[in-house]
Amino acid sequence: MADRTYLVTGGCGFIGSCFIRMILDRDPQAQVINLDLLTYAGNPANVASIEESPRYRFARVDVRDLAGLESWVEQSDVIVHFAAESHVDRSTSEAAGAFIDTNVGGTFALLEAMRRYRPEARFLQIGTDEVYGDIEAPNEPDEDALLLPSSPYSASKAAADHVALSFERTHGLDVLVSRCTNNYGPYQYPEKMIPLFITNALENIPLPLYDGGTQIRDWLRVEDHCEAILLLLGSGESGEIYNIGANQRPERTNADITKMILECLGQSESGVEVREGLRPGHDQRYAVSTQKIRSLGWMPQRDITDGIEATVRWYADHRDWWTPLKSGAYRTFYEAHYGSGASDFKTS
Ligand code: NAD
Ligand code: TDX
Repeated sequence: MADRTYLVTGGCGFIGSCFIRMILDRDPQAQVINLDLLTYAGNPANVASIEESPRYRFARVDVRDLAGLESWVEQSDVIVHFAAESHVDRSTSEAAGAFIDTNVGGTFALLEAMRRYRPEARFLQIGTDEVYGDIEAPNEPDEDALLLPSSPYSASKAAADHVALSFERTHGLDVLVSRCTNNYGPYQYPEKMIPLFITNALENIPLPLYDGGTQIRDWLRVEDHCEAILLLLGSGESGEIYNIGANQRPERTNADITKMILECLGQSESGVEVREGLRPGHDQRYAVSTQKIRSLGWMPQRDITDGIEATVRWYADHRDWWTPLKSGAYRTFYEAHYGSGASDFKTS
């Protein structure tokens, strides 16, 4: 089998780095180019285990920079586009412009680079289930459902999906879109709920649970997401959208997940601090139908109880990874966003 070059954007982030580790491990023919701007969320430590591989190359490139993309895109067979501004809470502030710019403009520039320099490549747009907005139980939208994004983040992701599919229709490029539910696991930036709550609990800092914790997310281990991506790159059809999700039964509220984390650490719920109004437009429930990708042969392999336990253990064992992240600009964001609730913040 010939070598295949995967161009991964955002490969120093949470999911992209998992994907790179997985593809190099699973496919001995794979060559990987990782293009990442190294924003606050991009961390070279996430790919430290493979950075010496002769099959891996990294370049600090902004996906909005068409000229900077050219030489990389022209060498690629497959483009997996993870790079994005990904945190909903940052998008509800004055930072929203960066979400439109990166998530829409970056997707456009990458597609345009492919159209000009490598039109034979395959392009996977990594999307999110948040584009469907709040879903009333027991509904599960399929891929044809109306898009009703609530936050500037999810609106920018919905726009990016449309831009991607327009390149398939208009220019005949091989483009597909995946829309996954909430991921969790190692190397997730500790601004997202699960790593934030685990690391705060480990540091005896309050756990800021929004709006009573009744909201439902369909948590999926990041490795299960990456396996679905691998499957789609081989078996997905051009022009198609594929939902990816765990379809947790029973569904888990944020309060349930918080309790699971605290139980793993042997802590009581006294550290939970219910916070109201920190997420304007807070979606109550996400859920998707995953029949389409399951019909290709994918199903999640990792149970939520074991998955959370293993995740808690990983953060407990990798303080050296997350402690430096929870200082500097992180702390400035934390204090601005969480306000007085951040008064117990202890890291230097
Ligand atoms: P992340 O924030 O951990 O990583 C994003 C990466 O993109 C970082 O390495 C960052 O440096 C890079 N980046 C940002 N702007 C860039 C630019 N202009 N040029 C090049 N690189 C840039 O995000 P994540 O959680 O790994 O999410 C990856 C993708 O998956 C995103 O597109 C997100 O919308 C999507 N997604 C995430 C989840 C989830 O639960 N985390 C679920 C579904 C879909
Ligand atoms: O401090 C918090 N307290 C809290 O209660 C934070 C950060 C979050 N929450 C709640 C809000 C949500 O209901 O937890 C839930 C999960 O929040 P996040 O971890 O911020 O994830 P979410 O907003 O659901 O989005 C994530 O999954 C879908 C990713 O960040 C997105 O990039 C992805 O598209």
